[in-house]
Amino acid sequence: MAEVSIEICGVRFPSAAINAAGAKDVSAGDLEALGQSEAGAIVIKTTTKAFRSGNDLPRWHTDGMGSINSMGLPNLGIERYLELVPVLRRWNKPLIASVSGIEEGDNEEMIAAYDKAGVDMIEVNLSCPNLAGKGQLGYDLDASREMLASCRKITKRPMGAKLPPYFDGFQFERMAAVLKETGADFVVTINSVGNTLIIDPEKEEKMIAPNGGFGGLGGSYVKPISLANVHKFSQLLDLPIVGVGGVSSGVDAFEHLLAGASAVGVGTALVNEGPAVFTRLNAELRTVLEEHGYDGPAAARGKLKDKTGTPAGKETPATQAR
Ligand code: RRO
Repeated sequence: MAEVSIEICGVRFPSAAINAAGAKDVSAGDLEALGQSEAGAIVIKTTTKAFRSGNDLPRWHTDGMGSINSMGLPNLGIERYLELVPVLRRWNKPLIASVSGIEEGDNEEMIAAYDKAGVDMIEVNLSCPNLAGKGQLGYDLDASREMLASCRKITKRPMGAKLPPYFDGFQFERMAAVLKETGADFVVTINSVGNTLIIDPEKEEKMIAPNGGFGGLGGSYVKPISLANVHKFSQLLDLPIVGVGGVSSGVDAFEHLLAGASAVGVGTALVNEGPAVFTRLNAELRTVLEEHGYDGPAAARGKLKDKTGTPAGKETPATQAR
């Protein structure tokens, strides 16, 4: 029987499938439910210093292809999450903090506090697409470099960056250089694809209320984008990658592993199905790994093969039409 456990940054995960920060991980009840579930870790909602109730509702919409959100960083605030850390420890799975400070110095302060509280890994979220008046840090390379270098000084625990999707070769290369320079230990890619719009044609209106209807796209809509980001960063960096985007089946998780991910983050599918999604995903991942002759996620990592091409002009009847 193939296993689904993994080790990244010296931390053992009972499953390669974990929750993506932001998906059903805000309240103490959400976090307990993740502990109780077959999720490979408990990732705490991206945290700010103060409690935030987030954007106006409706701020989440899901359809057969995925989801759009403009949550606006609702979270309990660092003090409450620090209280929960020792309580959540009893689930014996990694605890991962995620931070996105509002003011200068907030991230450093929160990282110091989470470090002291004893979380296993820390994600610096450089890519929330839904904060009015704030761009995504991950699209500003100098600001990202400065932020990651400053955070690096605060903790020796495994620290990584949650990245926005990139679409251009130079962006991948430059961000990879920033991650190398600043000593990141892992990469989480992708955050939702920001500033997208879903329309309800019957009502002739936008699906979500905040930010003029614009929000971050997730789910199956974005899987090819997330696979490309995982694959590109795996070619450029020798770091573990948590692949996020479009994981709603064991086969989706397998594709992320082939592309170079060590673990996968589940967002839309977790919100739609609840934490029981991990039971299904683990069973499906075991099956697909076995079918392909791999004994676990690590064995499948990066095994993606290039497609053999035929020089143009020497087409076979089957390829001629394209
Ligand atoms: O809370 C949000 O609006 C949010 C965040 Br912090 C994030 O990183 N990604 C996202 O899609 N939504």
